[in-house]
Amino acid sequence: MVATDGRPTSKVESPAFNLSTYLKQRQALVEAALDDSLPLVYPEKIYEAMRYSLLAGGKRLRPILCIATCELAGGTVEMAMPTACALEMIHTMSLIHDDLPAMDNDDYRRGKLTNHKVYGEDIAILAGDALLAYSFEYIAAQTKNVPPQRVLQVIAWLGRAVGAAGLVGGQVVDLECEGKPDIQEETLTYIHTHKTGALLESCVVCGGILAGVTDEELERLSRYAQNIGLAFQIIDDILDITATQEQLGKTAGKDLQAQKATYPSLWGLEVSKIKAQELVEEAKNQLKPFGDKAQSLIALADFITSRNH
Ligand code: GRG
Repeated sequence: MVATDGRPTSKVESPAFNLSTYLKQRQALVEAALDDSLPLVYPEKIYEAMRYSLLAGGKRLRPILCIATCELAGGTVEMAMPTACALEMIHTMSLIHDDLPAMDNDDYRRGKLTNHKVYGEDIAILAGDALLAYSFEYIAAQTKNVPPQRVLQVIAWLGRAVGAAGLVGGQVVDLECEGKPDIQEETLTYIHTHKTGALLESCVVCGGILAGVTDEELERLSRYAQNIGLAFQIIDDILDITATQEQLGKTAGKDLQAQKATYPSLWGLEVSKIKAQELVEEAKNQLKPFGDKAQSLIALADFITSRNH
């Protein structure tokens, strides 16, 4: 059952696997690792701006997906943590740039003033750039006990996922479509599979690569992630309509205001919820061969459709 209003669903808490305990424990590990990853050094202004957004909270879904996949495939938290932090750095930089006046022009993010509102546009742009560069340095320099070939594969995958073939491409088409609420479903899907899906897929794929999964396993993990990525975006579109600014930590109703096409505007709210649920079921089907080891990824897929922020 889909409950975008925050009501608990029976699927989220199973007796065998307690997702809220798992999330709390993993979020604490990730918070500590992120804090350690970026010391405040000279020139303090830029490090302060980077830390302001990196440590501003958030669900930490991307690092948790990376770690969970690595563990599912026989790897450890330690093997995945530098990549997990790098994924959050990339996510954070994309939020900083997305919030700029030249893009979405938002004043609030994660319940706090946006980076440019606190540090100015010049520093916000540079903080995003610096986080992006540092994310790659961090993977290369900090990953331990993983064969170098796998680390290279992770870096190559991520480079492609954030550039014009991924996040940047999705954002460009999104900008082009502003004020055009009648765009085709195909274009909307392109935007979301690139702007949101590419990074979520990278979290799962990179976790798998670090642990040394087979090509066939990587294919399955990738399809799981593509499905949850699209479901995540559909729920994001629904929440933009149904949730409050307090719940979202950012301005609500932005899509309607910017005359953006969304899944609810194409299909209506009810059909959008059903489609998100179908995508999550398909994602979970992909994990069947992993058996019980996939518990965390299954629970995370359910979390995506039950979240209210
Ligand atoms: C990557 C080089 C490079 C540039 C960035 C601005 C841009 C290009 C892309 C936009 C990407 C973007 C902002 C996509 C939206 C993703 C999304 C749904 C964010 C919300 O994610 P949550 O709900 O947020 O996981 P928290 O705060 O919980 O982390």
